[in-house]
Amino acid sequence: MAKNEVILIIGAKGQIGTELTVALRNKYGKDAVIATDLLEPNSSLLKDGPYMMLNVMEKLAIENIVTRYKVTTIYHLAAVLSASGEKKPSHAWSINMLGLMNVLDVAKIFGLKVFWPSSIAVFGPTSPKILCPQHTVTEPTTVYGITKFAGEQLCNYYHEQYGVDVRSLRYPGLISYTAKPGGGTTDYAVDIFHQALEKGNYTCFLKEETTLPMMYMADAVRAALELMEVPADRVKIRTAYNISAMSFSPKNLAAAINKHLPDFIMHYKPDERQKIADSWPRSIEFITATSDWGWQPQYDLHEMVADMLKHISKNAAC
Ligand code: AKB
Repeated sequence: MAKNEVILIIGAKGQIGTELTVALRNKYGKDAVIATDLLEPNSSLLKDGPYMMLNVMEKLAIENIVTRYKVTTIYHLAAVLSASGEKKPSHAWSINMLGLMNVLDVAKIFGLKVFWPSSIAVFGPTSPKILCPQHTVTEPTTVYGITKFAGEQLCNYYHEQYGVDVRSLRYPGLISYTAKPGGGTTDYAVDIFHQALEKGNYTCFLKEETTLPMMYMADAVRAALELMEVPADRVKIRTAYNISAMSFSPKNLAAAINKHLPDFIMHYKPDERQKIADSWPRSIEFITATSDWGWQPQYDLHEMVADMLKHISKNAAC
């Protein structure tokens, strides 16, 4: 990153934004990172540097911040996730598509670099289930997946037509202890830790054998930073890169938690999110990300579980 770069984060209070903001401030200095979200800054993490309220639907407001602070890079993280999107499809379409279009338009006008997260939700029931490749059938069946698929094409279009340096990753389910996700199908893999420590049991909304690709947030943040640091000519994929770290089912996760908390009990009560989970691949192949910019995950299931339990217990004790 050049010396005078200034980063704008949109959606800084979300699951990815909370940790990415801290990581970017640690790396580039707190004054070089402007955190924004729709919400008030009630978290101490976000008070440690410039923070302002911003709605991604207001293009002029984005332009104003970009001009005023001489922003050079945008991390656009605001999105409606899969389960919430099924409840309000037109809202999900507006936020996910028009928000991205606003960011890409501003990037085009001001010559900015952009990071935008895509998702394994671009895949659907007709995609390969095991080691789903980078280039394959993408026929998503959720509105969230449709917006991520269309968003990837839009990113590629802005790169090809206008030279926008936009980079993206197809994130699997993300697991973190700082901020909880909201409205996703993989959220069980975060909630389970809080309930296991608070109550000793958890009722999972997916069936016990439902295997999905997952990643610990430390790896997810590092992936974004690494992709954004790579010279532009090494970024061959301008839709979004497949990445992953591990795959597990609720049953596998409960067994890994039981190694630390032997009395923990898991119950199962599948709901409408089961159908979404069943439409996604069970595992993801990420060889293109590895060969283009060196992606390698660090956390497996057992390392992730140990770290999650350590941090959530510590936070609860504070
Ligand atoms: C969701 O469950 O909607 C997200 C995702 C896989 O993109 N975590």
